[in-house]
Amino acid sequence: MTPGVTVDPTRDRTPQPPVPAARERTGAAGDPRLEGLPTRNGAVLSWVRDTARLTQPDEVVWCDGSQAEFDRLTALMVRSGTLVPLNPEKRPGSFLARSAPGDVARVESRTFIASRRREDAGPTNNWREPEALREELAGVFAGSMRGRTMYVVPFSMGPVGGPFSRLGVQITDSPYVVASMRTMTRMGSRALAAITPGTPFVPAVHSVGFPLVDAIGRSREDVPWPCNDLKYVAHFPETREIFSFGSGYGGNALLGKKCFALRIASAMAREEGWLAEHMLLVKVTSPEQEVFHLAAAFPSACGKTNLAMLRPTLPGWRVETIGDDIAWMHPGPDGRLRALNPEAGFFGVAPGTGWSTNSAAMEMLREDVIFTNVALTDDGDVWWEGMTDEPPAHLTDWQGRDWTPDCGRPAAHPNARFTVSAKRCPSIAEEIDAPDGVPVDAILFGGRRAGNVPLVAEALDWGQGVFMGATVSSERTAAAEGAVGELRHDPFAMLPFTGYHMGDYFAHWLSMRDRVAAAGLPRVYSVNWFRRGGDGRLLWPGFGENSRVVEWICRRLEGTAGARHTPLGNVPADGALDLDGLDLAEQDVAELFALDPAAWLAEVDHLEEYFARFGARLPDEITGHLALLRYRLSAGQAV
Ligand code: O2Y
Ligand code: MN
Repeated sequence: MTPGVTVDPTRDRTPQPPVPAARERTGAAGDPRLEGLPTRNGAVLSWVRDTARLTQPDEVVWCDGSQAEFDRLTALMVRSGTLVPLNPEKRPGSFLARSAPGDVARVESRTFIASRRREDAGPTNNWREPEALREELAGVFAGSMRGRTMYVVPFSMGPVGGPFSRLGVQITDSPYVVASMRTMTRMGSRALAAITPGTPFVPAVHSVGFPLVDAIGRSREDVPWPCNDLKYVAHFPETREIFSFGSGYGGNALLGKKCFALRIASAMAREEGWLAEHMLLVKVTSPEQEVFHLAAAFPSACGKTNLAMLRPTLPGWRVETIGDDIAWMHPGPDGRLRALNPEAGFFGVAPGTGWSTNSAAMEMLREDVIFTNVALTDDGDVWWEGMTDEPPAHLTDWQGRDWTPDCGRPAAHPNARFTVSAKRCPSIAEEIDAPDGVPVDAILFGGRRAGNVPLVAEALDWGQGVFMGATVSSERTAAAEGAVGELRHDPFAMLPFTGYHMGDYFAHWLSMRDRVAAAGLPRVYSVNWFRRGGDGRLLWPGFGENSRVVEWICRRLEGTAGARHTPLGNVPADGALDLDGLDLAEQDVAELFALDPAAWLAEVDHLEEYFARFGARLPDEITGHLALLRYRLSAGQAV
């Protein structure tokens, strides 16, 4: 397959005129004619040509990202049955896609990191030897686009031309992916124009793996959701390349997201001295008009979108959304750590999103949305579990079958999704388009923990903050694989997304201390909205009330809120967390911060065992924090 594209650090940021989209028939050998094409970048052209030769599409279309192109593609998908247009009076400009039942989520077991040395991928990744994987991929991609159109999708992660933005080109045979990439990234002519000769870009090849013509010329009918039982989501972090085969769904197929912005970008970030993180990003304004920027990492099913679109219950506080999933954080020229959301849209989980849990998201979903695997109402609208308290009397479920409330099946798939432009979000901050991002004041690490982890704790310094990130864990919910309640370690919420050895990743986080001025380093907090009392009740109301925790964090940042010291970090001093009007029993508040030394000592043993898998690459400082915690707990410092 194609070797890595050479990287030239000099970037021409001269604005380029938009270029028209180009369409071409491929020649007999699948070789596109190159005249009249929208780029003269030889690296892009030869890679496109090589990929077309291998995959043998009927035609190659260069995407310009225009509304006209989006309209053409959605009309095409309505004709092919991939999209169902929704009732324009209920959900203007919106569509429903139903995936194949076996193509509904990221496939971690088929996600590969191909580094020359196995130990560089580490124990948390599926490692493959690069040349062997290239051979295997060449085999599956050969002829995989026969009878189809190959789309060339240039995109920018971050504002086009921004100092922290990065460019990519995805080749795909899925019009659903093209339409989704237009929403999720800055896609089209401006991005292509920015890829001037010598400008680095990440090449990403994607095929659903369902050719319409076989090697001896026999045709078959297309299906609404083409895919293949055999799947690959393959990353080559050393040459910064991505190949995805067999799936049309979400993180497997929209390659700007998890593949580029996390797995490949985390490896780039390590080499270049920045951080590519699985974090939401918000701007918080206090009643006194002080502005704070918070980044927060949560494993799945911990209310990440709810915090990204928080509507504070505390009077005078305002939260604006910059990102809901990924933050790239760079040491800025001002000595601060500056963060941007590299995406331009949201690919959020629909089930559980409702007017009572996330009204901002519900407003965001009023128009111009592609829904995938939700249920269809009889009047052409969408529904999913948690949208309303009462389900409709009849629906068509995510697989197109009749559904009634008593049928015993969910109407929407638990991983049903919406794809919508960030511009549709009522709480979107104008800073989403700030090319140099925003200064980060605090980083939060969350998890779903019934016991042990307090509602909020503040790290004493960067090292303890990194330890907090390294020890993130969450109890499994019914929607996740594995036994319900079982603890899953998910360091920095990056377990499936770190493109290299996790021990080196911890060390890289520690090294940020040497790259950012001490005064410019964010403070670090752990939060847990899910603590339960002895009787099994959730102790904290969550949702908009989480603004009380956000308030305490912001008051700590400005130096006006009190704290008391514990072995886990600083927690709010008595009376420092605003609980007015909450009607929380004193006992519940005490339990939210209770520290049981015996239970924690058992957790320390468990963490020691978990960290052992990182071997010699586990930084001594992490081991040191574990030892310090053990000492403080056994020395009776538990307060
Ligand atoms: O299942 C998928 O393909 C989507 S996974 C996803 C999508 C949006 C945001 N986060 C995630 C995730 O798995 O963290
Ligand atoms: Mn995510």
